[in-house]
Amino acid sequence: MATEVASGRGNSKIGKRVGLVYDERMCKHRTPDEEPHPENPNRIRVIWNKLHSAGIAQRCVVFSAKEAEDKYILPVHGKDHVNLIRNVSSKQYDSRRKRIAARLNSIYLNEGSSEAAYLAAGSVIDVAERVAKGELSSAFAIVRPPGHHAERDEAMGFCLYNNVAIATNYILNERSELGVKKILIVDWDIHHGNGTQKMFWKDPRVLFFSVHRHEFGSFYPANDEGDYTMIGEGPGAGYNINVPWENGRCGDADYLAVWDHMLMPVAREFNPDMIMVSAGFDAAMGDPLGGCRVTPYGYSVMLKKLMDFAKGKVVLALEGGYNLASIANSALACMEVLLDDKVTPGSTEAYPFESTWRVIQAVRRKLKSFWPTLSEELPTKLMSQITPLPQIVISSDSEGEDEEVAQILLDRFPEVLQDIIQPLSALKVNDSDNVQTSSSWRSDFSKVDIWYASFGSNMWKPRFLCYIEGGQMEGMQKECSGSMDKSPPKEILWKTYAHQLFFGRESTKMWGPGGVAFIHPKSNHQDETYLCLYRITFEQFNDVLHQENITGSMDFPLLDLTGLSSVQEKGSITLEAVKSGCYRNVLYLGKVHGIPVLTMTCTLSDVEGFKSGKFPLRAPSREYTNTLVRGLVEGGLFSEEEAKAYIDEAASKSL
Ligand code: Q9C
Ligand code: ZN
Repeated sequence: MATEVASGRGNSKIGKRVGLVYDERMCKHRTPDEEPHPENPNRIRVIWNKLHSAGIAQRCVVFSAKEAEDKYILPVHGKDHVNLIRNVSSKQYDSRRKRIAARLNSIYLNEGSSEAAYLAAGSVIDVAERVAKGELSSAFAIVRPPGHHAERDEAMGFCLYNNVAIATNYILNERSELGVKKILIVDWDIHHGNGTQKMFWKDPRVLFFSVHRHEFGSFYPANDEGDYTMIGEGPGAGYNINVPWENGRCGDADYLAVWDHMLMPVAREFNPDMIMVSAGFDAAMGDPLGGCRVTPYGYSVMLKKLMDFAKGKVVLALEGGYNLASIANSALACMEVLLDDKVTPGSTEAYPFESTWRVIQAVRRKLKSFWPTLSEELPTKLMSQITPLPQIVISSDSEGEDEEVAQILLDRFPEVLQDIIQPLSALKVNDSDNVQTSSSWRSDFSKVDIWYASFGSNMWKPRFLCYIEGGQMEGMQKECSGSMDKSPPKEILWKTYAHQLFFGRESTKMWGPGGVAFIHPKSNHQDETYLCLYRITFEQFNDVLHQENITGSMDFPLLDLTGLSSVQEKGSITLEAVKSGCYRNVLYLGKVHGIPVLTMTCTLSDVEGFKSGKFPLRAPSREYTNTLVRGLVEGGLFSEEEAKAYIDEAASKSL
């Protein structure tokens, strides 16, 4: 048993015993070379410190962490995975650890990772058991690494062991004598709890409820598993509920609408014996990864509403949350609810987005055959109360290195930045400020820089310069007109992206017979493709788009500033003005130095065409291949042999 470190005076008035786990040993999981990372030890330190300075920890029953036993992990994770996590921090793994982490999706590992993973899982098991027994009223486990992305056989998304799934399995299957027969898992982390979903996919004893940014499968973990159509299977059908946001910037009003019109009615019907919360705080205002705006007040209301079920037996386990000030304040608000039922003062003035009502409706329809309470139609009066989505992106909510910058800034000046973020989010943005007049687009667009990212022939700088300065290089069948503004790119850099490179089309006007390069519009972490990024103006980018899609006309921008913000929002945009261009799908690849990275490729439906054989997959011609190889070699990335092997591999892989 874990040691009870300090038993506070407790809430003797009302006899509440609230458990709190914290253990400095979980800080030993860190990036190996001290590179900055959003999931860092300070996350749990700031929460712990805040709960102390606010006098909250002193009122709780505090436990140090204890390591989970393998026998309680093995029902949830595969043997190989458990062996890896147990041993990866040992000396024998010193030389391999980095390589193993690099093969995984969003994972780092060091000498402290194994211990931290065992402590995180063990802590959640421990307090869950005490709550199930009634020894504690409720509890919060301040743990890391987080858990909800970890799958049976794979660590991912900063998660090694799935702490909440392990504890849930333990209570149901190892401690059945405690009488907990049904567990509701509420996952309010901004990311979909893919690991947890899979583990209880067919299990009707566990109702898994996740609300997350999804954006039609483009937000991390970027697949369809978080869609609302994923409802469980067999006896578990109807016991998996996903509420997928279509956009960022969701706040208290959106979450509370989901609580009132989705979660509360279903929880009433399910009538859980206990509630586990995958309590990530990355939907909080100011989070650098989440891009949403839930306030401490919002979290406290969400939690308070959950306390009405399962006799208040609620266990919170920390998942994500990367703005140190935001997670400390959010955790504090939650603890005040656990201790006193006291909701942090605040109010919801805003209404939910229109998309929020649409999503709630869709989820209710999908699940109404399993939960009769959802059959009722929502009053139209309610749904007409909406806040429109602003068209202008104020703060970046993309992932990439600007995340790190944001995190560093937030680490250093949390108070100052909170003061900036707060009023910003309250700003009402006027659409008419963004109206673009056709006559002035060139001068306006020349003031905006973007990175144009090339994976094809434009990786070779002299070839790309044909699009800027005009002209023609060997192998090219026609001359390029160039851009109106002939200034060279301000900066060039190389980066890899997780999108598959492939070659297709019988022939092109530019290169004659042979396939040309495309990247799959959807990312896949197993793929790694090299892209050359040219920093040019948005005006030049429009001229490049014209030349790439061979449209004669030059008098309108193919992508305007509204399109630029919408591609950053949605991840991609199809140029409606170009019906037949091979490269009419503009993809957003995040930001570099705060500047958006754009590339162009085929559409998703073209990919289907390539798969079905409607369009041919075809190896590139000698000349085209040579151009790619020169780009990669002169860019300093590869030797000639390596560059050829890289192209050959891409040309021979299936889609
Ligand atoms: N382009 C949790 O919040 N982002 N995990 C990877 C790759 C990973 C978040 C970005 C986000 C994982 C527990
Ligand atoms: Zn998260």
